[in-house]
Amino acid sequence: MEENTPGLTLLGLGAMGTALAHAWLAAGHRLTVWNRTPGRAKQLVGRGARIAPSVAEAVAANRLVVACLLDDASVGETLDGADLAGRDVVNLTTGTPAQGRARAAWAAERGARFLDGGIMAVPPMIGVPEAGAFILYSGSRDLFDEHRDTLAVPAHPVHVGEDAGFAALYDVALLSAMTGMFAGISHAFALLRREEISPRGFAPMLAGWLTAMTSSAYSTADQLESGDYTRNVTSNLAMMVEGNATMLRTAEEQGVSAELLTPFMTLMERRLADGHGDEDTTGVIDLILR
Ligand code: FVH
Repeated sequence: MEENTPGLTLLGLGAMGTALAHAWLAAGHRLTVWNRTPGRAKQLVGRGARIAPSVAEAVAANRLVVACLLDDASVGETLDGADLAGRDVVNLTTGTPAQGRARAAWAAERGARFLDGGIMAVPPMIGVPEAGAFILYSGSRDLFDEHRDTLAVPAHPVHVGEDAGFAALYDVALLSAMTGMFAGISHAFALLRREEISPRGFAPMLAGWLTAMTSSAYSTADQLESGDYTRNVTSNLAMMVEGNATMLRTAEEQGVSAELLTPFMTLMERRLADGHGDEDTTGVIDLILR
């Protein structure tokens, strides 16, 4: 263990907490851990972790206190009785933007600096720089800068703003985009399912196609920022809505429900009916803003 590597406390040793613990221990950090079910901590003792018998002792052990628990309620339950004055609390528990902001105010009332975090990784990607994982942080920039080297150990740290709700907001935006992609992948495989077509054989083509299409994020961003939704349109909405009919008919021919596609297609049709056939799909964003 390196003498000048800062110590930290980690609360929560679930699948993700355990991966974080291994990464910090492997990097030579002095790590104090606490978990509600104490048995889960034992495997880390041989790796050099110190088990704190209570949350209060875990929090007292180090200035930097990281929580990676199930949800926001479990963070409140765990830390409610602890003395957080002078601590730097980093919450890597997934939550909503409002929960992040409320937790920041809650930490400030207790005399702690606070960062909310969103882990863009699954446990095997933690501590593996080439895996492409990153962790979003928002809240105290000073805390982030002071502990940056420690925070960089599990995955590349990205500070997205002083507003403590932003890490959760970016996290959920990215997860929402991923969910739409999963829906599309599911529908594509369903279309082929009853044919003599190998899913393994199709997968590289599907992945390549999706990768090629991701540049649409940049053109959507450009249209939103310019306010001109007709700018650099390559496939216009009128043409795409025509294509939707072919997609729906093919789904019917293949005996596949179109329920994963129709919500988005319905919005595209509404935007077209409003007279925006020369745009692409950016105008759908305006339709779903409440
Ligand atoms: N695992 C993943 O793939 C994702 C990737 C993206 C980010 N998430 C978020 O990370 C948080 C922790 O996730 P996890 O995978 O470690 O979750 P579990 O394995 O289910 O472990 C949960 C830990 O929380 C403890 N816990 C639950 N309720 C309470 C409570 N009321 N008081 C104190 N601790 C609590 C639980 O303790 P125990 O069951 O072992 O006693 C675990 O330590 C999460 O926000 C993900 O969304 C992971």
